[in-house]
Amino acid sequence: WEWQYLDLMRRIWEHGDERVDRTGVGTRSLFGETIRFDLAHGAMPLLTTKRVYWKTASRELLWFLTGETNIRPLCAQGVEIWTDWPLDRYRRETGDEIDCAAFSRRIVEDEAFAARWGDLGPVYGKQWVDWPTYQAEGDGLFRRGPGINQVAQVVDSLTRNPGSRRHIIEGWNVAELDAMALPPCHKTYQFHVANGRLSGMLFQRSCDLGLGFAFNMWSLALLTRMLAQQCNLEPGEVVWTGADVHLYLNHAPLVEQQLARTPEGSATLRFTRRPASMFDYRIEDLEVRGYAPQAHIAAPVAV
Ligand code: FFO
Repeated sequence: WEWQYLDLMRRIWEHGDERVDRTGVGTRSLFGETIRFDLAHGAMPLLTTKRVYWKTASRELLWFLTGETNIRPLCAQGVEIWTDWPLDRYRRETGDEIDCAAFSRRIVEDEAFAARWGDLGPVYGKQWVDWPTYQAEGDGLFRRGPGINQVAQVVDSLTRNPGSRRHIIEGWNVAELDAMALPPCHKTYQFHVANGRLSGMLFQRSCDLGLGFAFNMWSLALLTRMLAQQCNLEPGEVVWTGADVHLYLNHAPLVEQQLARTPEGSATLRFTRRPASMFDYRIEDLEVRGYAPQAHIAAPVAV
């Protein structure tokens, strides 16, 4: 499967449309791409042509499932993949030129500081497990209704009505986009049951192929595996689709190094227990075997 990724990387680098993007870094981009992976026998889509920090990616997914939108629990676990956005806002609004490590430490140590500066707004976690609802009052005013837990609803629909075409988790809450630090990239997940196997599909509106993709693909597969475990289904396929799939121009060294490598080996995932629900998984429940990647390739993240 990894050749699908490397081929896409090469095609974008050679033929992608070049533009100055929102971040100012510049990208080359292709529109409308698909990558498929079969989850049978515990297999997981982990790139082998560079080390992917699957525990970091898993911690992010588990954090989404808690409904949390503050980076504090991530920073407390040494996960800094979201720190740049609150840090950027803090620097702009205060003029304080604090570095990432010091900012993260302050987020962990100072609860009030974290509450003031660590929140990303109603991003994935909020929309996934507590999508806001509104109820009309008699006088034409609206009151907040109970939030919708889309993840719990999908477990329910997969269990009661596996043949449904509505097993969807949506992050793109149009009314709340302005309040988010970043609008969702991996915005829509849909699940499908056939012959007792659960497949998962992701529609990603914008994909940083050099950096984010490896995390996004892992998380799609992990979420699908967790749902399969909870719903007593076998893992099927994952189908990743990207709309604007791009390479940042400052990822040239990564692209060059990674395209010179050849995929080798494959990784599997086993759960060490069956947690009581989708909201009870811990990092210790994940056991990855057979992962022997080539060296990590560092690349800067565009903020
Ligand atoms: N912003 C950009 N520019 N690209 C992205 O993929 C994303 N994301 C979210 C939101 N913002 C984004 C953040 N996800 C890394 C990985 C995932 C991220 C952000 C950064 C990253 O730097 N990974 C490094 C190692 C990080 C580490 O040391 O733990 C790597 O994989 O080499 C898309 O979801």
